[in-house]
Amino acid sequence: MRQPLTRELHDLLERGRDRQLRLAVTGLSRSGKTAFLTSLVNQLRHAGLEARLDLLPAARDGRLLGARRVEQHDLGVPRFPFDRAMSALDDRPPRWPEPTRGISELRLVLRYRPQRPGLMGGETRRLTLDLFDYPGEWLLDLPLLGHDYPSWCRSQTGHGDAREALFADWQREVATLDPAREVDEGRLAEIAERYAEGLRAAREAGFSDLQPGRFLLPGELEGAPVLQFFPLPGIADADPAQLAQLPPESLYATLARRFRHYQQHIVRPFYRDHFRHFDRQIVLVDILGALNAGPERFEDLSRALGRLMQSFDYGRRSLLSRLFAPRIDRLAIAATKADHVTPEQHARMTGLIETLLAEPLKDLHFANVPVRALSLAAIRATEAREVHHQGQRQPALSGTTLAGEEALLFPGEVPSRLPDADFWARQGFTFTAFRPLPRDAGALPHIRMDAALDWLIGDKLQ
Ligand SMILES: Nc1nc2c(ncn2[C@@H]2O[C@H](COP(=O)(O)OP(=O)(O)OP(=O)(O)O)[C@@H](O)[C@H]2O)c(=O)[nH]1
Ligand SMILES: [Mg+2]
Repeated sequence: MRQPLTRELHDLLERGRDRQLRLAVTGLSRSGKTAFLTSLVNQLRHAGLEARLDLLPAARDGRLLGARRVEQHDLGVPRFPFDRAMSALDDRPPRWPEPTRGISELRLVLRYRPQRPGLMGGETRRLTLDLFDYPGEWLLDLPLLGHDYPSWCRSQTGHGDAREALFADWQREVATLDPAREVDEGRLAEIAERYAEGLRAAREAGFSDLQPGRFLLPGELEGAPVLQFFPLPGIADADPAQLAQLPPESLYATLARRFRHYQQHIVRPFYRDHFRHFDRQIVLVDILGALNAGPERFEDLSRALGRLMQSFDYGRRSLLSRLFAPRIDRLAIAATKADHVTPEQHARMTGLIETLLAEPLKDLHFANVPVRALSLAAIRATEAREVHHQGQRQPALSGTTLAGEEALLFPGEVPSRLPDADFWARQGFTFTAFRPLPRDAGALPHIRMDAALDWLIGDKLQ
């Protein structure tokens, strides 16, 4: 058996030879990460066989010979449940894979023939691709790392009225607290639970900008004091120096201590272990879901994404940093679930995601990180059709709804810029959730997974 050190050294050397890539699939909860990863593995395993990957030249030219799952880098982390996801999709009727409840990893080895083979010909090469999956809820804890407790409290105010209303119970109770008084542990736990209830209700109602993420999916931390804190809205105007003087047993000092503990012991290790060492990234955004949910949710998603993108450190990698602390050198932003709209709307989806991420895109441009925006469907659930209406041809979609009904519909137009009051007034868009299409054998039907793969790994398969 290989020793851990040797494995690490091997990884470093592979990385140095550019034969290894770690790809971060980033996206808020329900944005389509697990579907993307499942489809990615499925497509690469069927490359050169049934997979339709015309936009990935190595596959189109028959040079990509396929992919195998091998033992992953960190043996202490569960393996990405690819087989479970595939059996859900292969069920009759097909089901979507379950929401993710913990972290998992996957290592794929791709075999390909280089474009210019060596003198001997017949040469094949390998590219190792490291992937990982996690609950989207945890991702919004990354921006939380940039705060101290008072600034975090300030950042958690000023959400719209509809969202605030979901926190009414918590707000009533927190308003009665005096930050300087000695803490009452039992009461603190109760109020923290009210806060967690507010977050859960906000998630249910379609909001995205929800911190702390572990309150939504605590896992093994359920009931631990580190998850018993909340922001104190009342301290927004207080003098930080005075707050810092409050005794350690005061409510303020206790909450601030728990916040720091959460940062140091929960968020930082997750970030350090899984996000620091990646070379490439794809940011997935369920823009259609947000459009369907209305202006306040759309605005909330935009704020959450802005905060998230700020917390990634984008920059060019040097040789040294490549060996020891690789940094991202290429990024894709993708509007997911493109099969929810008719094909002529896809370019608008791309336009919309570019507008939504305009600010972070400027930073990336400045940092000289190449970015590509696209729209895709990792696992297609509809077929594009045409219907004849009043003598005209109209685009339409056919699919099977989650309730099992056959549907033929035109979901509406996607705005290519940020939606204005007019769009919301018309309620221009209806989102129907469909069952995944059954696959006969082999590869999952998709839209532009090959374009995404080409951008993310194509240059390594030359
Ligand atoms: N039509 C369609 N629906 C999709 C597609 N990808 C994801 N979905 C839908 O979106 C839901 C969420 O997708 P997931 O891949 O589980 O999302 P996730 O980002 O892994 O979510 P968490 O694990 O909760 O963070 C799925 O259950 C599907 O209903 C797609 O390509 N097409
Ligand atoms: Mg998932």
